[in-house]
Amino acid sequence: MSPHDETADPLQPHSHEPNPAPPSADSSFELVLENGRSQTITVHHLQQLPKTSVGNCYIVSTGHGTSGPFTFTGVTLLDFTTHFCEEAWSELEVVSADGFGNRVFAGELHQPDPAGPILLAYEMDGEPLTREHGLVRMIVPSERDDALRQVKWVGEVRVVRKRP
Ligand SMILES: Nc1nc2c(c(=O)[nH]1)N[C@H]1C(S)=C(S)[C@@H](COP(=O)(O)O)O[C@H]1N2
Ligand SMILES: [Mo]
Repeated sequence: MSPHDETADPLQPHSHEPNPAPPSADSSFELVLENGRSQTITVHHLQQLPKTSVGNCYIVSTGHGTSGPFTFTGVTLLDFTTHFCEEAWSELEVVSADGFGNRVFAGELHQPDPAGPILLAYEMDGEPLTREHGLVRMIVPSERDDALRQVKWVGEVRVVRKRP
């Protein structure tokens, strides 16, 4: 797509060389609400919410091989948004400071895939997830397409209104 194509969406899954190194040491992220207010979310905040584990998760990359199965543990994105977002919303933009990110639709949280609910993960196989391995990492258990939704080092979660 040309850079002038207004339909180009950098947050749609697209071919990508994975970045191996965290963009910073700090694992906290900003939650940006539709009214522009933002709040810093730490791993400690996430640990106060219900804890959910999803087994049989794979990080599938055709270019770099498949790793797993892993059990990821954290808070479901549904529990997270129910707690922190008072207003109704239709999309979330989940992005890392390295520019990699993904869009999540409300329907995906309300009708979760049989593979498991989308998580903001802070543990892997019962151990704290390290910053190197992606803390805080979004895990989309249904995604098997080059790991293009498994966002490491979540830096911002932006709550957005449905686009026309
Ligand atoms: N923030 C961030 N997350 C990312 C990427 C990236 O470059 N930056 N690459 C994605 C891709 S393409 C792959 S294959 C996996 C690699 O995950 P791994 O390092 O756990 O194997 O991370 C995904 N998540
Ligand atoms: Mo990938």
